[in-house]
Amino acid sequence: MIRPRRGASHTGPISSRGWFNLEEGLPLPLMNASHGVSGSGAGRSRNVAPPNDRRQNGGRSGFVSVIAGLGLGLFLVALPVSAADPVKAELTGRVKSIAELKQVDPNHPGVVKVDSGLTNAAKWYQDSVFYHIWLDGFADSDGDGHGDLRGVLNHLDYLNDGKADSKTSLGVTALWLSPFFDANSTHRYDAKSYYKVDPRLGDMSLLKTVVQQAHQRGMKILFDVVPNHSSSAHPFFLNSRSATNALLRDFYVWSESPPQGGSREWTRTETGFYYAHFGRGMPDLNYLNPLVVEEMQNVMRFYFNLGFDGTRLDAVRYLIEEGKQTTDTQGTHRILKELRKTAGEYTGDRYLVGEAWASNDLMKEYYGNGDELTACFNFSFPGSVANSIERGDGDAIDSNISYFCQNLPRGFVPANFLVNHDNAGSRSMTRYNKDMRKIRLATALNLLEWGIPYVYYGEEIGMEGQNGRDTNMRRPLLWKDAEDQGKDPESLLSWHRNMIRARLGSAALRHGEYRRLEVGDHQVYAFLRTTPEQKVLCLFNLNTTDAKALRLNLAAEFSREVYPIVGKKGEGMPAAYQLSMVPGEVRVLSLDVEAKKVCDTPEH
Ligand SMILES: [Ca+2]
Ligand SMILES: [Ca+2]
Repeated sequence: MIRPRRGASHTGPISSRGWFNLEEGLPLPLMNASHGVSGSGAGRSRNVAPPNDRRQNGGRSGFVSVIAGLGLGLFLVALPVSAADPVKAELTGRVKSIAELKQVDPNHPGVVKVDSGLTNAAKWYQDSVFYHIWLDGFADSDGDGHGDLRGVLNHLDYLNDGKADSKTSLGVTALWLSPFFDANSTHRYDAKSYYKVDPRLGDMSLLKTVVQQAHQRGMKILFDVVPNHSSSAHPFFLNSRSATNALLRDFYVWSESPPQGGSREWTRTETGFYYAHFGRGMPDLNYLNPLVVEEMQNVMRFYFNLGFDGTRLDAVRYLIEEGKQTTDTQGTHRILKELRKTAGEYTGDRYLVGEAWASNDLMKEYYGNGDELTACFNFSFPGSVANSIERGDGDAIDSNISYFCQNLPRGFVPANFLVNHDNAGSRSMTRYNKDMRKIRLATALNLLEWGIPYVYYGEEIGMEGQNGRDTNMRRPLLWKDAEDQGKDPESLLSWHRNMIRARLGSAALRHGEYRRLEVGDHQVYAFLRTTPEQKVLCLFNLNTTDAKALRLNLAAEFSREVYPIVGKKGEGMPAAYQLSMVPGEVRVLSLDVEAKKVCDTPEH
């Protein structure tokens, strides 16, 4: 999820002072700083100070982080300290148990207990190829112009029909469904209930069928949730804003004082100001309230019990604000560790993949010591791939992969992708200006590299989409194109299918270690993927206009001949370690005499 740009509000008017006035939709008058945080109700709500409070308090008070054990586990509270403005640290705490939330959200199931009968293989995700389904765009079954769950069900065979060596399905082994919660938007990151499926998509029973049918075909499946916020139309929020002493007041982040000088993150209501990092329609939940954490764990158990194998967590950097720091706080990391524990309650792995859209250095912190997220999306991957392809030099992609090889906890890998529903980059067809050699290279790099590969829907058929507008990245999948390309062995769809089969057919390509190999020509990027039993060499001619003749000194790495998994038409094993590569060619060679050739290098 991308934070909206200042002044580019998609939710409503913004005042000249920069913050929202929910009641009138008009700029608010400047309020006197003396109205500050003092007052009877100030301590009831939570303690992210509007920016002006921090400035106004300045030297006389300031903010400190205080660890307050409230008998409910570790609990970080940032509270203003000032003799002039005594503020209580305790929460209102009117709701004592999440069982009581049924009173507020009629869809709430009460306390969800772990289904201990559910099992999963350990680290299954490291052997998977994921397909990212944007529900609104993937498949529309009823002709209303919007994708739906019946559409997903009808096209599961396209993704994986469950048959080994299928020549008709893509062969992915895991799905990520974009959010399906009842919501007002089409992205559905603004949940109105965590326990109701958006009626435009279907219902809970249909969702369960999708999960079962995916499993039957050998595919794992993830749900997608943004823990940071709900919709402002969620009954939790409606209750929270109804009064300063409302039942769920402390489920959200409130302040009685307005932000001086402006902050678009704060919105005024009749009962106070609430904090909404992603726009006023999506108020931040208060993760300093242990019941909010418990509730998100309850949501996770609910969907794990339904059969989901993991979850994709949106915008994980924003859970807890500490003073001026609104992202990547220690409090946020602590909450994610709590959510990971919930995944750990199940036998075998439930996978948590997070959107920590930040520098590599910040992102890697979300793995903790292997006790936080199981994986994070590699947001510098698409640019590194493009950089290498455009320059004809493997350094950028090697540097990206090597960074994570060296900096992630042992046994953990990043989640690689070329494009997603946000503005992480244009679709490959657009980014590489329809140059099929470059698009095939990018596809192969994504599907053969160290890491967990994700394919965004429509990429396999070369749909276009210009970075910069969400709608460009979320168009309906062109099913006629998919049908046509499915029959053509030289199509981009077939190339995807082949690269997926190559990866899944080799343990070394699935989860082997990575090592770059110098092959004497810098325009040919080469790496080895190895397990103790297997060794596979991947070669990419990043020069998309010139052929390359290589004399590989493989004797140090391979004691015998190598066998092609992806190679030249009619060719068995490369003779005398001499290879010629056509422009943009990809070759995959295995030491394993049993290696099956998956495909020939396509004719360009
Ligand atoms: Ca529909
Ligand atoms: Ca937050």
